[in-house]
Amino acid sequence: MVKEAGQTKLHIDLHRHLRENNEDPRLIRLICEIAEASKYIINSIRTGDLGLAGTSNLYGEEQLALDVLSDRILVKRLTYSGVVAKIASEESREVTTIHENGDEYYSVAYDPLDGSSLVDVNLAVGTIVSIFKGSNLLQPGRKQAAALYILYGPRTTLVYSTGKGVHEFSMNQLMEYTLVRENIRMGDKAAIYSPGGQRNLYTQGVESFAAYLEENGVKLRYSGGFVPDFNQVLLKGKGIFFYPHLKNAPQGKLRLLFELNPMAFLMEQAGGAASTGRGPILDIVPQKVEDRAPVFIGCREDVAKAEKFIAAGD
Ligand code: AFP
Repeated sequence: MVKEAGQTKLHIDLHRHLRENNEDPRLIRLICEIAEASKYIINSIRTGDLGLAGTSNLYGEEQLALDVLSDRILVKRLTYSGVVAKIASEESREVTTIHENGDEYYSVAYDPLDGSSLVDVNLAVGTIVSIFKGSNLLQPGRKQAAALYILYGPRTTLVYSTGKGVHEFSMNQLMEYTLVRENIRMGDKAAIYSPGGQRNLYTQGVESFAAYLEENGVKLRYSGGFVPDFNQVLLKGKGIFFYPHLKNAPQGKLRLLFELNPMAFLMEQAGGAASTGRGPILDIVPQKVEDRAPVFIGCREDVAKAEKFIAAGD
């Protein structure tokens, strides 16, 4: 369910919304720097080189020039923001330390351009950001200070939460982010579902869950981009996204620090749920920066249903 921002609050900009929510000035600075960086990422998406960079990321995956460029844009702004202790990027093999004694600063884990391989077929992509207070990035996601994503689609939108609800902003002609939806809330039951991964590799429990959704008239909506697919589930308020454990990949595909923790924080803040299929994503204690996890994220009732099918069938 989406609650349109009240007339009095429509069009207030991101900085003012954060200030009126009495956020820590350093956190306001950090989130606004990320919003500024998105303007340069938009430009690189619209005009940048679509080819391979000839390098590989933290997971040993081939990088596109856009991955590297988007990462450089964010690293530069975060490094000079004056409020960051550590930076972990899906596109970088090393965690970068900016301030050694970072208790009063923030640490950031991000995927600079998730779904970048979709740009050359002109589909929507996004930036996903997880923010912790202090220097420890290997905390459970429930400890995040904030989470946000920027969706580069027909419109450029930014969705954030600092633990006081989930709010959506849209970029206007002046490239300012202005409020369009405040305190976004999930509905109780899915009308759409986004099933990631190869279906022939689903375990029995997951296959039964997918069949259950189909039998109950839930419609398949899947672009292959986590950010647009998640955004559709969140804003329609009646959906579930899953990228499950597979027969050949028990941890699934999506990355815990860079993709799942921020999206799980947003989903729980909107009254939804985010599970590995056996327990909450936000309670996982990460072992290493590159951890992956299976994910079922969306309406609380459907996530619980998935857990039941997995418990009974796997
Ligand atoms: P890339 O960022 O490597 O393009 O992967 C995107 C992604 O992690 C996520 O955005 C999608 O939900 C998922 O991959 C799609 O994976 P499949 O192509 O295996 O369905």
